[in-house]
Amino acid sequence: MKLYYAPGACSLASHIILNEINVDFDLERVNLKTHKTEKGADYYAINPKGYVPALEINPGLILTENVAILPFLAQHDPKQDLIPPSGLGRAKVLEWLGYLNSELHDAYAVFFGTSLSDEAKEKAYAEIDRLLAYIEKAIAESDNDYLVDDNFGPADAYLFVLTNWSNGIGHDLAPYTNIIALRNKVAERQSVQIAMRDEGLIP
Ligand SMILES: N[C@@H](CCC(=O)N[C@@H](CS)C(=O)NCC(=O)O)C(=O)O
Repeated sequence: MKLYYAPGACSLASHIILNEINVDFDLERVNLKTHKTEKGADYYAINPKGYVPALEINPGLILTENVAILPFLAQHDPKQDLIPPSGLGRAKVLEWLGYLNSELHDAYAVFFGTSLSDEAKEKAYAEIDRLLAYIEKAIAESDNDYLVDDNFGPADAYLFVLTNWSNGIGHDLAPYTNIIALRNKVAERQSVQIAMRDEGLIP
């Protein structure tokens, strides 16, 4: 398998899950401004949508969209801990991925590729805060160690990556103590440390 990624982008969640499962994989960095890969390929020819992540499963067979790639990768976990194979547990993972992808990811994405007025920034921070408040409360009211049950999974990886962006956009994550505690747990995982190092995000 090969992951097309950009350092620190949402593709980092797929990179983390790839490190969690027992498969060989390659990485190819994409320049999201030029839409060229590090090998000089035209990224639109690989993924006509132009964005990352894209997962090449076999030569010429490409899967896109976080909500498709993350469960697909997670189900390769030999221990079946990353995502329940079926039933309500699996639906709960998809429920989180849907919320993170269509709500929180979009709220952060407002900041990318454009410069916002102070008024627009405040509005965008307020939307991120509204969405994070839901997650904060859900964690506070749950006895689980992670977003779904007591096992780390793709929703935790995705939340970790999205909330990494707060720093870069000047958003204050400090009030979200439960989210921060979850982030700290996720950050300690070897899969996360290796992915961040391989993407040049940490030394
Ligand atoms: N719906 C897509 C969105 C992916 C996405 O927004 N990727 C961003 C990086 S986090 C990107 O590549 N942006 C550059 C672009 O859209 O040209 C998914 O969930 O996979």
